Amino acid sequence: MSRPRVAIIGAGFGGLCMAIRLERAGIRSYTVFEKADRLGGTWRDNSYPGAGCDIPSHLYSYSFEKYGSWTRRYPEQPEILEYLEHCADKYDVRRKIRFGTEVRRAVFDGSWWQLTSGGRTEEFDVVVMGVGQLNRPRLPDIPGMSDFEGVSFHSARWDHGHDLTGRRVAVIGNGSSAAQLIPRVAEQAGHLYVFQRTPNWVIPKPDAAFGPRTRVAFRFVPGLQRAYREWIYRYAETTLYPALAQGWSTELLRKRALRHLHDQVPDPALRAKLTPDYPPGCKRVVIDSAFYPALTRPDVDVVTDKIVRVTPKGVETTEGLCEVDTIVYATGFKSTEFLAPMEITGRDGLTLEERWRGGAEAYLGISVPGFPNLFLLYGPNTNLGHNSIVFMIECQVRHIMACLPYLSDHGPIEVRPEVMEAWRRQLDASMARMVWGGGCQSWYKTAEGRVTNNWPGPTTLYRKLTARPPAPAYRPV
Ligand code: N01
Repeated sequence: MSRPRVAIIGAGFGGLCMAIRLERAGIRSYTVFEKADRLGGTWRDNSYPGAGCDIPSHLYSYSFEKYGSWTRRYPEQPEILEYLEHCADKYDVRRKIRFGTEVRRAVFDGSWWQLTSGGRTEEFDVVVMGVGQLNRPRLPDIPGMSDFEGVSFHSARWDHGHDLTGRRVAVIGNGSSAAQLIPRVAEQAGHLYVFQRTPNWVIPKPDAAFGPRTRVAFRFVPGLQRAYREWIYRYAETTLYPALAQGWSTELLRKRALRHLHDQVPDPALRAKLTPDYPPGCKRVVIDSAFYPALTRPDVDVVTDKIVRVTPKGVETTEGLCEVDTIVYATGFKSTEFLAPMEITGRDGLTLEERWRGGAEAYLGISVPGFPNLFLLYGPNTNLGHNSIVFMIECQVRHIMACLPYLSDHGPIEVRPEVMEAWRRQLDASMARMVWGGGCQSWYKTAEGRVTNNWPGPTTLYRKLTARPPAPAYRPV
């Protein structure tokens, strides 16, 4: 095949990056399938008040698309969405996106992939999954939730038609999403109850708007954006990564977080409630400077009593009922169910769901034995707790681009089972020294305790590994 027909599923950071790379390589035989009516993925879905990114703007963007329009050090959700729209237009990939088209099934029939979407089945040589890890909201399993007489919704499905002014609001959860939305909700609500099951480690987010001079400099000084980006990247890699690898800086991270807590929360009783008892990084560290001050407001209560049920009037804990008008479930995502609910059948009729019964896994987080010419972006074990996921996506796209000539010459290719085995052993060995491999529960792990989401090495190593040529790890089938 001279020009492989490529299906890209999802028009978020991953899918768009793949489309742009193909477009720039002159490979126009691709289609992007997007189930929603707008691009942006997670940055379209998460529009709660205060939504933004805790990775700096210049790092949370494609290396090939410098952007002179960032207004702040840390981008807010509307700006990120604007950036993605800008990229889709500048690189002319929007015309290739089929909006409102959800892919439900993909079957490898021995030569190519049969993709079913919108009642139609089409053939493609290559399928690239760009659906992300956090695209399916997870509602908790609390008795009585459907009996609630007020308004309730998940943080990733914000009800913008519902005015919170003066209302009694419950936020269940206190992860990164909750930490961002709580300060904004507290400003509006009459009273806010924050239901915290487990405290999180929180470090400051040194956010600020760029002044006019800085913005002009970023726009016009040659090489400035690149140098700044490189500096933040190195900083994250050399200070935050060693903390997660349980190196000397774990203790520094703990001290920094405790100092932040001490500086922002004067009340010792509240501080005690907010102090975690597990190592920092075991769950995703929250990076925010407005979260703690919001919790100290007189009209905000941090409730740590166990939730028993939701009643028609509010949230009942072991200590009594908190009557509320609105419940926000900031309870995270079905993070370990990669690619669900799509049904993907590879060679020999095996589905990915069956293949991944013990937990999702893929060579480099990209390829799965038995599933030829299927590539994943932001797949298993490629999430980071310390640096930009866009960096990882670019490594993955580069790797897939290198596979295309190989599969064009040899027909469908797949990763060798023994390479997958070695990869698993390498991951297990590295995972053992990472802080999230320890006791705490997090969205990085399956219920059985297998870490399926995080990359356990430095990103520099990931870049090196994904830069290797596809042979000999892959073989024609
Ligand atoms: O979700 P989470 P999130 N009863 O899974 C609690 C990324 N992100 O949406 O810890 C009571 O982290 C749960 O409690 P516990 C980032 O990678 C990035 O906040 O399980 N509570 C926890 O507090 C992040 O890590 C940005 O005890 C219940 C919360 O709900 C990821 O998205 C911004 C419960 C869920 O926290 C997910 O963050 C925002 C129950 N039954 C998000 N069930 C950036 O800035 C769950 N909880 C890049």
